[in-house]
Amino acid sequence: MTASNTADLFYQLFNTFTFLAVIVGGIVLGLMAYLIVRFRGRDGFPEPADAPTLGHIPPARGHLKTVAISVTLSAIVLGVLIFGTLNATEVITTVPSECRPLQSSPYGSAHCAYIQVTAFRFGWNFTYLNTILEGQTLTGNLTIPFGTNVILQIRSMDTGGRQGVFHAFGVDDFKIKKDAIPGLTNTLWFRATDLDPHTIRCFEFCGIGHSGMTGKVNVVQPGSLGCSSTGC
Ligand SMILES: [Cu+2]
Repeated sequence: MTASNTADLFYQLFNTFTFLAVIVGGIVLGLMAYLIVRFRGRDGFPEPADAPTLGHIPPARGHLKTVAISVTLSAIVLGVLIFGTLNATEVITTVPSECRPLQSSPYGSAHCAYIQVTAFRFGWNFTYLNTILEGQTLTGNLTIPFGTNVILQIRSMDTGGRQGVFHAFGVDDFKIKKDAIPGLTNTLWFRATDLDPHTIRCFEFCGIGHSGMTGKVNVVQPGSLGCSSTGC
């Protein structure tokens, strides 16, 4: 079982890539092996007239049908991978319609928790805009309700009179990552599907304290920390 709906999406895509890679690899290697054996050099069989020789461009053999088939199959494979990837990206960056617009407690937007993530040198602030821990800003660790859509609004903050720099907020186990850029707010959402703790990291080198920009995601049961049985 995966840690979130986004991890599910990632592994579906990963499995599709792997499946197609194995099929294509099998066909290519199989065909190569067949051709090597079938057309190997043998006594009594002279080189064909159009065999490549050093310093001469071989004549075109005009295998248009073979070219057409291989281009078509390649286009289909690449199309599946490209559109599958674009679709997955679209899903995690588009806030679900049941979560729009942001609504405050008491649980107007019943199953959606909005949290602002502010990256700074060198750490994370989490401001809970509704539902869980509403109105609070906590530094370091992120607390989210289990099974609830969590919408993250990610940005970067100026600190100590210095202009903000690029960071990237990411949680490996959830397979999510998004840049934190000064002057911009990037959005992504996910839903945790287990109660294990997970690690937050910064994925953009941002200065001397970059490696220390870690934190924990604590997944809690709805019913605790401001959630209720009617929603969180
Ligand atoms: Cu950073």
